[in-house]
Amino acid sequence: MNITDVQVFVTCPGRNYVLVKIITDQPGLYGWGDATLNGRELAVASALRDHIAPLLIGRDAGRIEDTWQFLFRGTYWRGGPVLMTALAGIDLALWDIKGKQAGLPVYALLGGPTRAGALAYRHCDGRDAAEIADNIRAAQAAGYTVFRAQVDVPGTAHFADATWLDRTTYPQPFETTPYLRAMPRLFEALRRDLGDAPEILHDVHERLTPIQAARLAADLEPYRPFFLEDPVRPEQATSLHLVRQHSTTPLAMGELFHHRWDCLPLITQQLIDFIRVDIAHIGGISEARKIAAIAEAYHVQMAFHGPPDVAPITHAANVHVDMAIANFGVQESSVFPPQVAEVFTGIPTLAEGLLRVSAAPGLGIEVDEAALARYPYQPGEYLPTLRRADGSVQDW
Ligand code: GCO
Ligand code: MG
Repeated sequence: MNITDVQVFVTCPGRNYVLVKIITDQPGLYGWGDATLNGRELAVASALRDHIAPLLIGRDAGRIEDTWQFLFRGTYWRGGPVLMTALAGIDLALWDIKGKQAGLPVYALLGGPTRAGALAYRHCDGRDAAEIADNIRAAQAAGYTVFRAQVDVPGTAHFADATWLDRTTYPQPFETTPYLRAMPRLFEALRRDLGDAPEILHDVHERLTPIQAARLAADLEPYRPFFLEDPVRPEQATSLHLVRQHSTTPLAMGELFHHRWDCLPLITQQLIDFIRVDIAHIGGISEARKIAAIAEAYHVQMAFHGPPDVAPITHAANVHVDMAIANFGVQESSVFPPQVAEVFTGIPTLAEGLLRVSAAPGLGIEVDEAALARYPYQPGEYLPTLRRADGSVQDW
């Protein structure tokens, strides 16, 4: 079963996605992968089209691990967001092919289901605590039990993730002092309003220094957050030692990591409780299951990144892995733009707070190429920049 073609599509059904289709010499046997890197889509598309696809023609599509090792180690240049996203696109498409060839869903190939579905969390951002509480109540009515709370910080501007889509707010101002005061107040208000039942987490988005992160983790502790996400920058991740010394607030990190070696110190030193790697940015399912196995040995749970800026193929891959591992923690869920449903079928479904994939062979996602062609790539979908009041750059 040899690879005859590797096709790359860049499409924008509301969000830009880079999709990979690997075609084999077996009639009708092909696989779909996702290689989307938000704001750097064309760099990945070029890496795939110009450099990686030509290496794959004629190779055995069944040799997933060998192809992974060949592209990661055998071609010398490895790591980084562009190459690891490109590798993920290939890896996902090969697992899709493997499942279709076997007539089995990928979770069955990975060892079979360990649970009924993947516990999902929902973004419930808002301008203030009252709006977030209303959003959480609405999500509870839809069956969710875990929620992410982001709030605008008075005196600085928008912190709630959704507001970044409003381009008029570029660049956004941010100051840590009002933020550090606002977050415990938010959690206090949410607990007062909603009680103990909802599991609530917060994404710091790498904005704090270690001592600030320690302060916040300690201040939030009485309100029992589900986890505090990305409290510090990924470049200084072992500074989480400092945060650990000051609180028992569970910590999560990993969406900016690219492979198991980025994760290793945090897992083996038990500096985090959840690892949040993005399957589309770490070279795919092959790497994800290795990270999960390492994490399992250290009581770290998996919480794969699941934002709307990666395609539904990655969301399906998330759930297939979630379904098959022992140390699954929680799965970030996203609401896609409505046009996405025209292009993709088989997107994971949500009921009673659990994400599920079907038992269809492979990853279970089909892509409508005619629909995809109606939504050409939209340039300039960049992330915003944060600046301090004095004009200096702040991590977004
Ligand atoms: C999350 C993330 C995202 C990222 C985005 C960057 O936890 O979902 O932090 O919102 O900002 O994926 O492209
Ligand atoms: Mg995040």
